[in-house]
Amino acid sequence: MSTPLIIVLIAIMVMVLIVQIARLTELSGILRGEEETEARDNRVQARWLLVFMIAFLVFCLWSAYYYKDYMLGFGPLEASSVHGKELDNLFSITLFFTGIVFIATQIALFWFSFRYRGEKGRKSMFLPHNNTLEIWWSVIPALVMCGLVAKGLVAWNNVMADVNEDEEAIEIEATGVQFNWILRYPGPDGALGTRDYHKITAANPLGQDYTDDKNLDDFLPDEIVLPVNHKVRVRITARDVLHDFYLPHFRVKMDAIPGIPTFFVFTPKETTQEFRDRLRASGKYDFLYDETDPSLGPYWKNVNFELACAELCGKGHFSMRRTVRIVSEAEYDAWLQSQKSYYLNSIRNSDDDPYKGQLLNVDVANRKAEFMDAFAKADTATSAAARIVRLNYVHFETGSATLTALSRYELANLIDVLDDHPDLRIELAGHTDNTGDAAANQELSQQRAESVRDYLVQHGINANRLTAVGYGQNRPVDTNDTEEGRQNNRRTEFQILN
Ligand SMILES: [Cu+2]
Repeated sequence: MSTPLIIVLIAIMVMVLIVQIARLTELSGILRGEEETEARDNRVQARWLLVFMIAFLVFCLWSAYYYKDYMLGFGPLEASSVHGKELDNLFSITLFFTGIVFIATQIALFWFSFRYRGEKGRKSMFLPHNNTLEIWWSVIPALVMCGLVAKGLVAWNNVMADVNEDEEAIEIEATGVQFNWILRYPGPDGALGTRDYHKITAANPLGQDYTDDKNLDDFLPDEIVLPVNHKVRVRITARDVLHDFYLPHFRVKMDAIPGIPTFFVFTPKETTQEFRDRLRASGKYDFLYDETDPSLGPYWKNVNFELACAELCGKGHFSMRRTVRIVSEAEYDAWLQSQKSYYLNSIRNSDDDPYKGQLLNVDVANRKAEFMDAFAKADTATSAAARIVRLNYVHFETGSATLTALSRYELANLIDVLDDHPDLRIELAGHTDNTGDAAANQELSQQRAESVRDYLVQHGINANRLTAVGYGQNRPVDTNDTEEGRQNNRRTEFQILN
């Protein structure tokens, strides 16, 4: 027999049973007298309701007490942020007043159903209106509400305050995406770069504008790491739907809204390790962290602060979980050092890179400083050998005299120097290592020196000021036995002649 048929048969039999019991009760009522039966029912029900009330209230109070160590705000789960205590107090005060109302109304409800149970000859009183009563039950809740709201407003203003201008704070960013948090840190410059949603691609998930130098050192870690006792400002936003940035242990919760940036400022007041130690000391968290893997040990040893999404944002909502680690200042600095710029790691010289085939501004500046330094030294030197400047970043295509594209930055520095010193005359010198045929090396070095000279002439330097000489492999500055040495020997340099 099929299961549905059995279920239908059972249902029919239960219905028959109920009908039979009802008929039996009816018959016994007729035998005993209907009124007496009803009075007895009323008494029994009224007493059972009282018993239920007591059991229910005892259960509520007992369970609240029993689970207090596992509820935020109580026992070892007191807030791990500076502002958290204030919010916890608000919750406790609200719980106190609503708790009184809860217990009083439950008692009244069940007491009334006992006290005014149906009885022979009792008539209900007609009470159309009672001003005194209505004033009391309006005024008392209104006063309590006003008190709670006033205290709430003060707490709101404290908790939601932004960072003052003169205050030092770490600023990070969290962007909610179905179904992930993309976290961004500012990198060594301490400033987050600008974003533009038009620039969002698979490789550039935040639409970072890489022409803004502040973006070049930003990094996107997969966990939140913060130093203890340091003010943090979190920029919160979303890329698709509503999300909510929720750090339960820190009492931080703020909606992440596409198009409307929000923020939250908070200060973690204990490290992850201190939190674990607190749970351990409570003795309530000794149960296994993972039943299926006892080797992980007790819960307190493995527990972490967490970032969650508190807005039901779709079917993968649950997976928007990230670890939050609060560490000492020294550990934080070490962690920062170990993080790699997202731009340099994933974008540099890809199609998303606006500097593709170009040097970054910071490298241009560094190389210029290096060049100017070397020139100033050579310019003041007296011996001919010391009046040589190596063009470290002038390179040629392999085996040819064609300058690489990036050589233009170093040559621009040389052009600047020649423009600034109109009397300066120089000899451009090409050198090779000793691999291959000496005559061919000689010729290649000559061509390369001339290639540099031609470049300078094309850029407005008078040819009379420039000579180009190839020295081939005759003037090594290093050994030709190692690759590093050979690289040093393959060089282009210039000597100041006057
Ligand atoms: Cu979400």
